[in-house]
Amino acid sequence: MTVRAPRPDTHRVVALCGGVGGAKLALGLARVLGEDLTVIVNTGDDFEHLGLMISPDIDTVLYTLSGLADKERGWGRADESWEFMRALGPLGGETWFQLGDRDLALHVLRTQQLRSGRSLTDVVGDIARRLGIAATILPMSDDPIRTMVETDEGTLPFQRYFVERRCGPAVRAIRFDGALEAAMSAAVRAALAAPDLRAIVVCPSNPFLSVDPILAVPDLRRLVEASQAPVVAVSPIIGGKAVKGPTAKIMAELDVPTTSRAIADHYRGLLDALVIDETDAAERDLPGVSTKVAPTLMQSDADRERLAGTVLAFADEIAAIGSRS
Ligand code: FO1
Repeated sequence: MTVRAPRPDTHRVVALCGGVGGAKLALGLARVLGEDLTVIVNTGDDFEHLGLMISPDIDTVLYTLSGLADKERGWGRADESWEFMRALGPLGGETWFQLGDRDLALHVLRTQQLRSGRSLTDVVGDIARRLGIAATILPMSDDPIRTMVETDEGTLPFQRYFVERRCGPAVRAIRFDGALEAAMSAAVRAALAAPDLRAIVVCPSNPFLSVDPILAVPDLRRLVEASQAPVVAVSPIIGGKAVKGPTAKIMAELDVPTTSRAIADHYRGLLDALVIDETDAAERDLPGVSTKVAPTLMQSDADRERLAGTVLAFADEIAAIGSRS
């Protein structure tokens, strides 16, 4: 148990976030915190497709925080039309990755701006402002980092594994090409080193596919580890299952039990605290980490805000005394 120095006047919060699951908590935090929130987003899923630069997790966060997201599908825009895809197929274009007509505007604009020499951080910042988002949304790095999934059928780039193969092949290992050489942007450094930082929140994204790539940026991980602010994660496991997506399947294939204890073990050395679902209350005694039992399923915006409030109150509770080990 380490005693922290008192930290008055802390109000800024950083959230580490992947796509769909994480973006739900990011939305709750954004509704509570407004411009006091910075979301650092995974870009390991990014890829070039049909000549366009696609950043799926950034786009999910942009669309979710601006109210444009398709809530059912989890990715892309609501009220989408698919004329471009319908025209692309018969011409022999690749149709395994669906780009909606409205969504295309974002990819075309980003690609044009990146090719003109702007950084992803600048481009995303501009788009977020234009979409009326008060929070700051930052890519984890402006350098390319690519999640590669080593499977029983060979190594697959992330989107080929996730979308084209629908997570079918068994995962043997996951690597983040380019991460060791990647620089942390000035904006990410400023957010994590801010003297008024109240908390770092690890969203309930897939730890292996969505949060690990963020933490694979060496300087970024060091700043989280060294932060004076409490680091609080929300477990993506509810009742021994992942809410959505392939988290449970991947954990099984990597020989990791689908438990909140395994999530705490995975983040060991990084976390002060873990919020676990009420159905997993039996796991509340975890070594080296404080736990809070709360409902973590987010079905409505009220759920998202409530969980955000719980996480922030918990972070404030442990701000005076910490238990990172
Ligand atoms: N996910 C799918 O399952 N199928 C798609 O065709 C698809 C297209 C797509 C287009 C733009 C975008 O920003 C995201 C898209 N996603 C699609 C979601 C995305 O690839 C994954 O959910 C994330 O990479 C995992 O976090």
